[in-house]
Amino acid sequence: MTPWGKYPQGVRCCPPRDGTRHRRPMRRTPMSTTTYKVTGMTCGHCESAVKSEISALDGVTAVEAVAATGLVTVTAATAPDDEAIRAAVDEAGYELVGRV
Ligand SMILES: [Cu+2]
Repeated sequence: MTPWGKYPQGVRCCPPRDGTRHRRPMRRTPMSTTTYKVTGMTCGHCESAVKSEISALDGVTAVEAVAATGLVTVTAATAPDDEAIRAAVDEAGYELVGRV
């Protein structure tokens, strides 16, 4: 189910030697990244609340939430369902404005 379930052999991250590190070993699976505007986030706690709710959605592999800008970036195997995102944001106690 999860695209991270199995890595091809030999594509493991090595420890950073020169200060650079690999965030993603390889982009084999096409990923969709969608940015949403969310109102009400004021601090790091808000960010984590939004992140944990959206992360629980099917297919979501990464969530980035920034309270300062109100932007939430969702990375998923396929384009996320806006209504599911809205429900998750609502569940966390914030309001989804829409896609940016
Ligand atoms: Cu907060």
